[in-house]
Amino acid sequence: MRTQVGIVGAGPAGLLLSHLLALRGIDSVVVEIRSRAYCEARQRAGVIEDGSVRLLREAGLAGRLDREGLEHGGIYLQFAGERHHIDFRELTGGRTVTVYAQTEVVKDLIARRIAAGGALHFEVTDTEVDHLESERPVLRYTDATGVRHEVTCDAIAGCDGFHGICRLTIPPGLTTVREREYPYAWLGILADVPPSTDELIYSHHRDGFALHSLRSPTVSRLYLQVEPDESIVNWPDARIWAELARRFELPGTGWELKQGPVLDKGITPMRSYVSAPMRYGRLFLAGDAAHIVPPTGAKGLNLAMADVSVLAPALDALLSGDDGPAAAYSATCLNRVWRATHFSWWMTTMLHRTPGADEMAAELQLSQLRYVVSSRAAATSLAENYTGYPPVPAPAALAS
Ligand code: RFL
Ligand code: PHB
Repeated sequence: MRTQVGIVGAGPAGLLLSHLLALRGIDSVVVEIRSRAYCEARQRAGVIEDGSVRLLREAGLAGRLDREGLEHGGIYLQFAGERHHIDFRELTGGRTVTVYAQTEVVKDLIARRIAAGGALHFEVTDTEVDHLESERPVLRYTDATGVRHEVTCDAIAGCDGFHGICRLTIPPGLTTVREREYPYAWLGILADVPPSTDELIYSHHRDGFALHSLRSPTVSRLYLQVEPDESIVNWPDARIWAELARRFELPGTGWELKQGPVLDKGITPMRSYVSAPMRYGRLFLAGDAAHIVPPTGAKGLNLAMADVSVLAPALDALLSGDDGPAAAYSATCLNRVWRATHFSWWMTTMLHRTPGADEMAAELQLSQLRYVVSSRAAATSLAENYTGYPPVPAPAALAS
């Protein structure tokens, strides 16, 4: 078999890349170990930066996002019993984010690739990439019926997430890894209850961080800081709601957390990780395959989309004999990746309770929070990073 670009992984990075390449008349084959149903049900991110929304819109993918996505012009930061609004619109000259679940982005992308007749193979096994230093790298996989395939490509995109195989095929001496684990995890729930807030609430509390997000006018998404090795069996729904209510409470204001049936729950570890460079020969890594951020900054999905918006035109040029944009791919992406890595680390360490931290550390955290909500300069820094930095100009990902 022959294709121009072999793509490993049908998450947001792989699916969007395949669509952006198709807009440029470039063929791809996407292989995915999970089933379509699993990919469409996996609960993950929910916040999309304005640049990512524009990219989806200009790629013709935002029909449902424009109807169902919820535009948000700010967030609340809560600490020391007070809730403060950070107004992104006012601080950044009108920039916003949109709440639209990653699962919905993935559903939209899968439907579009299938409608366009794109090669998208679910439930594959034994994925391998080979001959990456040649001009004809090879992608091998076994399809859902047990038939082994070998696809000769011009380039391969490793969009297979943090636990994928592509990053591991790069000889270890050729990559630099920077990594930090955090001494806590997030317990996330999806709940069948209208949000108790008009904007996301990031709450710093002596018992640990909590986040109130949402999915729709009737469905809420909430997170709690828990121990890094915590087991979900220790958290019956009643305990989760009691802990959330405590960490969001605002005595004397009449505000209350609405509770409802829990539709989904899970625990996510927190890690910062950057593997560089993002290219090895004709293998290009994109999204979580190359870098992970803790979810506090809402950046992972946005970085995945930003990477492939750079990769699509770079592969187009490479396939026409111009290696320039492909040579610049890694450095271009890593500039945004490191900014988001710093912002996510900063938000995470400012908002979580650090186990074992002394009173000095606790006072420094509170001072930082008071500074962010009282200084226009500090609030603007948060706002411009949250809405996406550098701001994305008109997407270069689309064929001109
Ligand atoms: P994905 O989504 O992990 O997709 C990779 C795909 O590759 C498949 N795969 C393979 N396929 C074939 N062969 C193999 N050998 C394979 N190995 C793996 C996998 O099955 C999978 O389908 O990576 P991608 O596309 O890079 O997308 C990245 C995002 O998913 C991730 O960064 C975000 O979800 C992170 N994130 C958030 N990002 C945001 O921008 N805003 C948010 O609000 C936000 N909240 C979150 C988050 C992540 C969370 N979790 C669960 C990690 C909240 C949470 C709780
Ligand atoms: C979410 O809605 O899932 C979400 C929102 C903001 C974050 C992380 C996750 O920082």
